[in-house]
Amino acid sequence: MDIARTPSETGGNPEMADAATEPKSPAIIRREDYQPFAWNVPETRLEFDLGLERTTVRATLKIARNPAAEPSPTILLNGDGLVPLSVMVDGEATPSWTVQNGDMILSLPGDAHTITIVNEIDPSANTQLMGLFASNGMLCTQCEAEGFRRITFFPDRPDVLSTYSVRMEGAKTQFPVLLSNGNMVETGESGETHWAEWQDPWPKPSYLFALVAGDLVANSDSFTTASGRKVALNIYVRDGDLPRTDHAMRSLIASMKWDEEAFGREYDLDLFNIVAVSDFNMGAMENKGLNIFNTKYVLADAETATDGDYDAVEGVIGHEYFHNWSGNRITCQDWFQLSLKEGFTVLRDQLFSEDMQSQPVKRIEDVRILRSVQFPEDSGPLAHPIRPDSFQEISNFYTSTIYNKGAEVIRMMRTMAGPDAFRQGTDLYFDRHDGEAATCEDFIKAMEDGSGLDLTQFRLWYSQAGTPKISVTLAHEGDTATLTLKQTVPPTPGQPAKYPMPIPLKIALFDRSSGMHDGQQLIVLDKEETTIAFTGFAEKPVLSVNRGFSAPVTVERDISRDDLVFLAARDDDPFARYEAMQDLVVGHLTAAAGDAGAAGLNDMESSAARRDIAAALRAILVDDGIDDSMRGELMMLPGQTYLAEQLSIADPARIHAAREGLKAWLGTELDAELSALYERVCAIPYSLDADARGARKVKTQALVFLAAGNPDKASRLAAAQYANADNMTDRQGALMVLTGMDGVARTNALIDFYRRYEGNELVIDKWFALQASSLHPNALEHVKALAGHKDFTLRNPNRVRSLYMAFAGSPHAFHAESGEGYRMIADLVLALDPMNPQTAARFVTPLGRWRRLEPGRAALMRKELERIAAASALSRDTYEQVTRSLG
Ligand code: 0A1
Ligand code: ZN
Repeated sequence: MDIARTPSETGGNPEMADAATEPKSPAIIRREDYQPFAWNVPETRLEFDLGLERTTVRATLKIARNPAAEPSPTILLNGDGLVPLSVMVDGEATPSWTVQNGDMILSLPGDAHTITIVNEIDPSANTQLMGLFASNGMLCTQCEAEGFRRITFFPDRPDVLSTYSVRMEGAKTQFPVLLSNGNMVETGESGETHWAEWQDPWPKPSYLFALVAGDLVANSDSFTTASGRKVALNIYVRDGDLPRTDHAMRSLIASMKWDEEAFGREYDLDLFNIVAVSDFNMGAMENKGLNIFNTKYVLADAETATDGDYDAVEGVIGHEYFHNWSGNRITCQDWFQLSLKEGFTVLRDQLFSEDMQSQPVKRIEDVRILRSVQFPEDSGPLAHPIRPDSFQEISNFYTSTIYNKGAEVIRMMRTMAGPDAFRQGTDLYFDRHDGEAATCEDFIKAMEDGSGLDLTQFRLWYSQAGTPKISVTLAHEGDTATLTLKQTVPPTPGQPAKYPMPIPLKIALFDRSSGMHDGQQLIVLDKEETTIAFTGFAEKPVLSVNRGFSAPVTVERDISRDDLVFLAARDDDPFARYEAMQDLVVGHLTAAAGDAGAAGLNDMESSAARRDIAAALRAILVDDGIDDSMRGELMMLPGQTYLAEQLSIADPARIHAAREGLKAWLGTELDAELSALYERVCAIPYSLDADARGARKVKTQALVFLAAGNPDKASRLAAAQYANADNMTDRQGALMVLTGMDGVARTNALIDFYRRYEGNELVIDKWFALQASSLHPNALEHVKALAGHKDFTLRNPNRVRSLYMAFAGSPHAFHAESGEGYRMIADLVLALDPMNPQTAARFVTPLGRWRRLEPGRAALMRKELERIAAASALSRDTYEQVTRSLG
């Protein structure tokens, strides 16, 4: 590799001390400032001389002026912490460059040039895990969103598409496998080293570049596309992990087939590679032809993965694969359009999983995630529209709003258009924008043109943040039922006033005596208020609303407990049935833990509500008409965060006490039914069939209630379930229950679990997480001790999350009255920030809820945010999240 001269010799003027000189308040990037890039980069050539401590990169860029952009005498090549060793233009060393804030600015006289830049990087020192980094002796990359600039100087923005050819060379023994995007076109060796030449024929933005070099083995298979192209498939893992890759391979093949059938999308290369790495900030990454995955979303077998883990693998494999069209073939013009690829791809992976498993159960699971993560985000200090208007650090915008609300917004289009017209919209979108860097507006327009929908007002869903609240009342007089729907969209940071949005609500009116309805209707509420009359009801009907969760809104319905009991038992829409059960419980628990205080809840009311809940739950436990998987969903009590969301000011201790109190009471009250159910499902042997999976879900749910009601009995049952488990779902379920209790059974099970799985990183993550999120009264002390455990390290994001994210979501320990839980999270943020700012910044979110907490805890939480804000040299990531959270 030709390393020409040092920067001083070339006359360049690199300013390398960026980190130290970066201003305290980073620049705000605004969507409205978007300008096309002044240059096209039709071809990119990258040559890597690989080493864990030193990798040399030689980049050759063919560039030409972009006729569609403002002409510029310079080109701006983004860089982050790079030192150029040589800069050449058209084969000659040039002095006409400087480095400012990490970026290179190069003066260029002509209309087309070839730029060659050489630099070196130290992957082993890359603790941020962005750019090229070392993980367990292998090298791999993560470039989305702005990691490519940590590898080489380049216009690191998604609207600059280039074809890449890559040559990589390294030690044969250390890096026997050399991978990049596209197809391998040549390999060779000389002495101790070997090299590979890769070419990707599809133009792509830099964030989709990937490289992997390491000692890996592959599970290989193939898929033949609808048009007859045979695609080689490989899932690369570390040697011992190969037996745990079959489910990932099955999921990949199923995804490829499904995308052809459901969206008419075929794969477009002869090779599709997946590599699993254990040090990764996120779940996985859709690099063209070379997806890189967190091991968590690849490895699964019965002994080490729960049914939930299996589903997550299937969903994430699908998600990354679907990006090949929604993200790669059509990418984003700028990062403000992130939801264009992410919202759409999440919807695609959700629909895929719905088709692979049970549609209603998957829908309930997705809504649960939306409500427990996205709704709090949308009502807190970090609320933003699915197409944000500004940011400081783009990594902070890989949020549940962009992903999950983004998916809901596109799902609403599908609900309004119907599946066939929706498909015409997506066909047109793929057709019209293939090969482009597109915008959300492009998607909406293609959907309008293809499906026939008028989305003029619907565009507000892209620009307004906040979860709309719908108040629903049903009056009855004579033979007419009158439905009144009102919407309000709450104020969010920077958006004090909102316009009414179109909200598609599926409803049905049940006849009380027959328990039937005349068909479901779709009402689109597009005004602040609307009234609709329905005739032919001699008796007031029972209203089922937002069926299937047709809109991502909160519904405040004026409905009696009797009607909720009716719907919980009889609604033919499974989601609505689940919702009625949830509402029954939410009504009771928010009254018990709510603003008005315990005094607000009259005792008679309270016990009547409990009896109603017990009756509804009893019916669910014994109903032969529902499968166990659905039963498991219906048995789940609303989570702590969701309950807190329903209150204007929340006291976590009171919510916890009310929820645990109800659980214990139900466990006692329904002991006979729960025990019978538990016994029945315990007899069903392990398999991955839907029935057996449903049985396992119900098993742990039943155990949870029994444990609350009768701890001694449940401890015996859980210890037996643990000891007899032949799969991780049962073993983890039992251990979770035991971990929440005191006693020798707990200690024994935790010791056994650790010994059994010592060295298996993903399973030891579970061991940390179960203890950190447990109901045990000393959970906080346990977390403190675990932070000093020999297996704990801040270097691995999975391990950090397994201890501290689990803790921050724990029902009581995080919210200890002393404020110690908040202090521990703030300490973590401060310790992790210099090492891995992207992951550190994610831990600021749990501290941002202070405004909605009772005054004592609110002050303690705020104090910790202020302590973080006062630290010197915060990363841009953490700085942005902390200032927004305090603001
Ligand atoms: N596009 C990926 C998400 C992703 C984003 C940033 C990353 O950097 C650490 C990694 C992955 C997806 O949606 O799966
Ligand atoms: Zn994605």
